[in-house]
Amino acid sequence: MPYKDLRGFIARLEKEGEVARIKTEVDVNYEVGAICHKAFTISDPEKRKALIFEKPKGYDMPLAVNLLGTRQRMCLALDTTPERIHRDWVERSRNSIKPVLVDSGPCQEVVYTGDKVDLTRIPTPIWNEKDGGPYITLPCWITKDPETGWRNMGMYRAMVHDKKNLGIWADPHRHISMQWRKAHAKKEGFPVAVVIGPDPVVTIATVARGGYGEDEMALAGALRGAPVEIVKCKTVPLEVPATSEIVLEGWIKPGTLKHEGPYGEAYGYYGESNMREYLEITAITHRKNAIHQGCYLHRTPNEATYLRLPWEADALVQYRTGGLVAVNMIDSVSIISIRKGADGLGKIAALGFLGTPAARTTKVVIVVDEDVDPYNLYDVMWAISSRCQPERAVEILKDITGAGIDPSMPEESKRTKSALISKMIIDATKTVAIPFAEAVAPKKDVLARVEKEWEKYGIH
Ligand SMILES: Cc1cc2nc3c(=O)[nH]c(=O)nc-3n(C[C@H](O)[C@H](O)[C@H](O)COP(=O)(O)O)c2cc1C
Ligand SMILES: [Mn+2]
Repeated sequence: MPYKDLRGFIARLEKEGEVARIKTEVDVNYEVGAICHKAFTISDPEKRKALIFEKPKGYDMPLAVNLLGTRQRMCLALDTTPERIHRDWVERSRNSIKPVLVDSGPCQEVVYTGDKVDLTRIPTPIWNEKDGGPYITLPCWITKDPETGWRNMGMYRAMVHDKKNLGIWADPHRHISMQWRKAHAKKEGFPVAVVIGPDPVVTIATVARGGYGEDEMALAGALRGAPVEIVKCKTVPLEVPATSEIVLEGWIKPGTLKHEGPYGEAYGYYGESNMREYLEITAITHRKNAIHQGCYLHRTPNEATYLRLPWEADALVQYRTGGLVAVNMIDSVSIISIRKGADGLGKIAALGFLGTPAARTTKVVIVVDEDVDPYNLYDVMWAISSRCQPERAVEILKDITGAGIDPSMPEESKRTKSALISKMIIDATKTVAIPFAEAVAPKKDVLARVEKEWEKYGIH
């Protein structure tokens, strides 16, 4: 079992030299966002540090950002390596492990209810210039189906309207939206618990798109190899991970909306603001010395890009066409590598991949051979440059559902909220039947000798 709580994960990150602590006072309004922007604008995204702001001005709670903002740190959270991460995910997620209820947990060491409830005591940044307000950016929303009791966890950005009200924007097909529609159809309030800063595996499992009826908390248990311990909430009939840093409890009432947005979304653009549902908070509970956890979104790649790793693993599970080796999803562009046995299989693989629920938001799929590393973008450009002719390699597919937050979507699709876009396949694999040019390589035995005697050349 990798970690008991977020603190255990932060301690590990510190040991690995992955954390920068900002000890000077910082303003959560715009300054934190500007610092994140500057710190993350470097050419190698893997070198971006996790940032812990120790002194948000006017608060006695630190703020941690970008803890899961590299592939390497996602691997540390899941106790695996970049080479094994997908295989481990697929193997571990086969046997879900249900959470266990415990009597008490540190997430309720401090409890505020009634008049004491005040969301503005949490250091929540206004991240970018045009954001409509402060945003809690890594909230894990825990809810249950009003009819079946099935628990769902999902991540939906949360705007702090004021002391007691928290806005949500969730796509209509998100599980939480389906559940609250059922409650609201019966004119009933819908209870919600929003968890901030659980064990990082819980945060990652929250982003996974389990099927309708699947409990992402049981997936978290499977991924960490031990059940998540949960405690009963104080004012809603729900349970939350016992070691979470902060828990917000409340109700989404039928027929009540507030103005939400705009917000700098995951693709690095401000989305539309609109009248949307919100949570009326009935309790805030937290650990002693609680840590607030968030992410800063800007142009790709950002922490959300890496957090969507579960979708890559899901695509590997859902794909049934054969020969798929590895998947790299970068927002709406996916690069897949395949073991190609015959001509034509490049495009079949692309179609099989696009047909998986996990790749629903993929707009461009680039298919490469097994000898090309889909995570090395220069390698991918090499394949496109040298292995394909656009006339034969490119297919455009029209009127398919894409990502709702894609700002280039046709106006009609935006207006109708259908998210209909076009998609492109680039088959950058070599021909099989017609022998393809051979890639250069040194003489094998000489290379082996050079590698063995590397030190003597003095190249460091
Ligand atoms: C950082 C981050 C923020 C997200 N914000 C939203 C959001 O505001 N609204 C939304 O509908 N989906 C959002 N998503 C995508 C959902 O979290 C994701 O699809 C989730 O798995 C949905 O769970 P569900 O299938 O149980 O509804 C976000 C994802 C990430 C990684
Ligand atoms: Mn779900």
